[in-house]
Amino acid sequence: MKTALITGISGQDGSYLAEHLLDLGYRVVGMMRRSATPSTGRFAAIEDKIELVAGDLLDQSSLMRVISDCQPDEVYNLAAQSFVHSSFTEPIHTGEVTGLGVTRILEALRICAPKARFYQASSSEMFGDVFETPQTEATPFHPRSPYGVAKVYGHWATINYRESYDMYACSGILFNHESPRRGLEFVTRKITDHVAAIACGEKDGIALGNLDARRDWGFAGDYIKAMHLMLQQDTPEDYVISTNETHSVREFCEIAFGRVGLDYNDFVSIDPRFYRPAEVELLLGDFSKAKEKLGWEPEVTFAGLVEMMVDSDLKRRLDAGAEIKRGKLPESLA
Ligand code: NAP
Ligand code: F7E
Repeated sequence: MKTALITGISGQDGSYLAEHLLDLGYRVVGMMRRSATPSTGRFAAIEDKIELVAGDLLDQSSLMRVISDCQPDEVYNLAAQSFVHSSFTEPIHTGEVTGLGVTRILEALRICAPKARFYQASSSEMFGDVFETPQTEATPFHPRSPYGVAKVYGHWATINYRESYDMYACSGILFNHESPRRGLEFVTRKITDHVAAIACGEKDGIALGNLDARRDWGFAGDYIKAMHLMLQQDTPEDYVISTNETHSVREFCEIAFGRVGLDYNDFVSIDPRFYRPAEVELLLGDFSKAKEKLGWEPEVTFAGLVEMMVDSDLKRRLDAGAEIKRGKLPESLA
């Protein structure tokens, strides 16, 4: 039985990856930082099947202890301060966790488990003000946020450990991926949760920022499978994981509100507080390398993703006794 250590187990991707690895027969160890209110909700359904250990990307000694104790075959470094907007207000913290945290865990691996295979959660935010479209593994980086800058550092740290110490270390350059487990502050989940609340009469509208930003949005449940495949190859390499489609925030709103028979123009207002000091206007990833070498491709479509998220946010409310007060119930929930 192989052992996988997942940092960021309490996040969106950590929970999907843990489920996938359990299905594949892995022993799964999940690392969590101490919190006054432990965030175990996303993996509650599998909590008794995984081992939780305490550790923090800010604390080198905790990483060395965790890795020495569990002796992983594979390490998935998903932990990060991952919200781009907050990286502008907490740039130092973001650099410490999302950037330097990668070197801390690579050092712990080099010293305590050098044969373990390492996955780094790199990001399309590294492309930022894009040099070319679509973006591939060869596209130069031009990050536009402290988060993007930190991810570039972590990306190159991973390559540097691969080249310096012959470690099996690789990065997935993942484009935006979403799900019903997405944090409520990210634009997709913010929209779908508001759509459900508006339909149930709990809210009257939603304030957003830049509706014209375009993203390549996929489903998290598809993307975590690519992470695992990257660690099963003969040689460690970096891969773009995306859908090869780009859509605007406005299009996301259209489909999400349309799912409950409403027009987004009647409910969306613009609030400058949600604009960023520097914006990433367009992302579109070319996943050809992953398709050719990993046999990976996305399964959930853009419309399918939006509808899955709206339905989930609506169903949770209906199950708790709410009723549709505006628009209509999607047929799938009737
Ligand atoms: P997420 O939901 O924000 O989860 C982040 C995880 O990191 C949480 O479990 C969080 O724990 C943990 N964490 C934060 N600071 C930590 C620290 N100092 N020490 C240990 N753990 C810490 O992110 P996600 O969407 O699952 O994304 C997973 C990874 O992929 C992240 O590295 C993200 O930057 C990257 N990524 C995401 C996307 C995307 O579209 N989702 C795209 C490209 C790359 P708490 O619960 O304690 O906060
Ligand atoms: O913003 C615009 C916003 O916060 C998407 C993270 O997982 O993906 C994510 O980063 C777009 C931006 O995600 C609102 O300006 C408009 O252009 O959902 P987001 P993100 O910044 O793309 C990358 C790949 C990661 O790696 C990150 O970890 O939507 N937008 N109005 C808004 N965004 C938010 N959050 N809230 C709004 O009201």
